[in-house]
Amino acid sequence: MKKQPFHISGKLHLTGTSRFIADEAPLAGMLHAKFFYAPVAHAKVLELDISKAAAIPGVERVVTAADIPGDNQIGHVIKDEPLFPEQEIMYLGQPLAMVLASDELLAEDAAKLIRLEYEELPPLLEIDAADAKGEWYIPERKIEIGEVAKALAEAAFTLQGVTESAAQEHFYMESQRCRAVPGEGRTLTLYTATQSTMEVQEVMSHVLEIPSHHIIVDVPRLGGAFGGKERSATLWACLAGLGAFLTQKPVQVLLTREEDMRSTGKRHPFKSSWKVGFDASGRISALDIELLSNGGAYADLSIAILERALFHADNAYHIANARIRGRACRTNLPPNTAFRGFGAPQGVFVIEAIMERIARKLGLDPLELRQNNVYRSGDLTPYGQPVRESNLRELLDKLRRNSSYDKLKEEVQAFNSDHEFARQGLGIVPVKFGISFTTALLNQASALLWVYIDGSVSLTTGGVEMGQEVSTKCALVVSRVLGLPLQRIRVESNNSQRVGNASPTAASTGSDLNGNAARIAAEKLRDQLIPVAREMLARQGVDCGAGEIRFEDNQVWCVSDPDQRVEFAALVREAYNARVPLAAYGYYRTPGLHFDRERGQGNPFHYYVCGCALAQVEIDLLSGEHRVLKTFIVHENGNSLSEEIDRGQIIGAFVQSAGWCTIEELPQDETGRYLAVNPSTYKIPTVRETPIHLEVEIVPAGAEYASVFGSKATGEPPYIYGLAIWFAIQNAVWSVNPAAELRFPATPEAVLLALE
Ligand code: LUZ
Ligand code: MOS
Repeated sequence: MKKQPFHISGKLHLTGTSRFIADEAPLAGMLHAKFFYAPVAHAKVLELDISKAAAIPGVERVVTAADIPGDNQIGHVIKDEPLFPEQEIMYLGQPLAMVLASDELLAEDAAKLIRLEYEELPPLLEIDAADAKGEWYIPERKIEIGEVAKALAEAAFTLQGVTESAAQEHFYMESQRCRAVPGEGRTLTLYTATQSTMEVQEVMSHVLEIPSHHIIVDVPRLGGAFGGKERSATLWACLAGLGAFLTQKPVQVLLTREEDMRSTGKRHPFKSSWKVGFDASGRISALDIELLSNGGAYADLSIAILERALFHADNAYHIANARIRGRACRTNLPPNTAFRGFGAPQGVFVIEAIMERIARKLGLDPLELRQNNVYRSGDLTPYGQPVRESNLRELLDKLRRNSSYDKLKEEVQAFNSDHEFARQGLGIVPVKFGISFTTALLNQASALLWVYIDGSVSLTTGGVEMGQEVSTKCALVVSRVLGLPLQRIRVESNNSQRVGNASPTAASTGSDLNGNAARIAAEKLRDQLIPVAREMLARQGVDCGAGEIRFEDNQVWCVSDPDQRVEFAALVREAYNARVPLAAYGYYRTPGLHFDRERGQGNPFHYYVCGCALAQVEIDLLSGEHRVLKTFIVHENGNSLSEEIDRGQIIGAFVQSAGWCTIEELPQDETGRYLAVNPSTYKIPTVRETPIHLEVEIVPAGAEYASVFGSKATGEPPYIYGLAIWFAIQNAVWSVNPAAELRFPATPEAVLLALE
């Protein structure tokens, strides 16, 4: 395929003309929603008094749990989450009542007049405390292979420890929002910033007790999501929908940054204990690991996130004897939720921390140690899925060459012996990331394609555009099947009337699933047009077999006579005249997936994405600050649909992960209040923190088994690369004090504490 640098949204974003929800002018009679939020993390509700707020002129209505026509329930996987809590407040910032007024500031002022009487209960905030009380959404999950106890007993060396990683705020540019518009016959249209139109529709229908077909969900595009709108968006969409349904007026919910940061869940913090057995060469023979996560007040996606963490506790390494257990713990924090990587970064961080400790104990080179342990083709993962084609050793070889590793190591050593107040360090992380929703039923997608009479194409898929350019990738697929220039294909908003029952755009599968559905729709349409094309060519004297028709360059012709051509638009016009359908529906499901949760065995993934990264950092021993000097990434990406877009995803994921590992911190006070709720106290990386020297090599591979046209997913796997920076900082710290314990994230404060 011709690799065309093409990006549907690029120009729109750069010129400020891309349109987001709530960019449209306010609708006539539209009401603004503002909320009364729980002032404490855990409490019994005694009385909620809305009378003063409701009496303010200009307040249309104050909505509470008592007004919900159907189920006061928005839980999806587990039904444990009320829209408005009635008896028990479960987290600080939980909405308890909604004020609707024509003026936003008036709504905000009125919300302040709501009075709550409550009896405070002790909040559970920490993983240990929740685990000790048995506060789990479901019992422990386990994956096991071989005989761990025996292998640990027989190992030449063992190590054990506890490894923690921290929360991360999504910090999508566009906050949570929804505009709900009532329609004829008690129908409702939700323009909502969600990754999951299906979930919003389904949950809304239960809340309002109306059928799903009365609820239309439309998503034009999102200003970033990163998992923070896979589930969390449902609450705000249902609140807007409820308001619009009750008042029969348009209602807009639009959170401020502070409301969003205070009330929405984060990446799950994990605390994991482990024991590892290995030989003198550093080859791991046994791993016993227990992953505990802080899930927050409601189950949300915590179980699936824990499961993905279990699936990635091996990362890139073949371990013959492994026991991987996990428990997701309920606490009184906003429900922690999906965030790029979905538990995998937390699982990978643990095994990589173990690798560094083995290297330190045995005095081995961290890159060689890893190379010595990586999967070879055909090895089994702890959950019994064979790693079909492992190129991890070769990718690490490439990384070694690209970074001039041996020379770089010497330079770092020389620097460290020359400098009193600065140190350098190297960090290396490989990745093997499993692609597919681990909930097998979600691995399905649909696409609807129309060709209009002028030959231009309208495509709707279930893929939500959130900056990752799933729309460009789907357009590339259709362009390839129908031989059309990309400008002839318009990718529409997501809309439940055009594509129903769409899985969330998540799990890095957006382009795989929706691209395949689009491919199938385009192939059907092409097959509908082929008989018409043969007739038209026959009139030009070409007798063409059905298999010999080619669609390319906006034209159709026969391989036997490329000189006789028909314009695509002329073909479409002819097809219309001949009453041939000019629409097609494509449906795709990922083949070969199965997983037995009881036994912890199966094939949860369609394929893996592999790669590796190396980072060189310098720390200032007086301030604790670090700088990333150089980064090298080697990323295997199958037969990419767009290397330019993939490169953007790789660099973006790396920088976002570097933020998690080094500068983003979410301290809470002892009452469960997040202390960083806006950008003045929460720092995400910007171009300033992006290393100037960042070399990304995208390695193609003939992975026909991967996905659409042999391409591979890109959204989440490269997030793992940022961990290399944390390990580089740790190595710089260890060069001063080999026994130092570095916290996560490696903030300047953490570095100084470790150096003490
Ligand atoms: N969402 C989900 C995900 O429901 N299941 C998954 O396996 C997943 N993986 C990554 C991101 N979101
Ligand atoms: Mo996700 S963490 O919405 O793929």
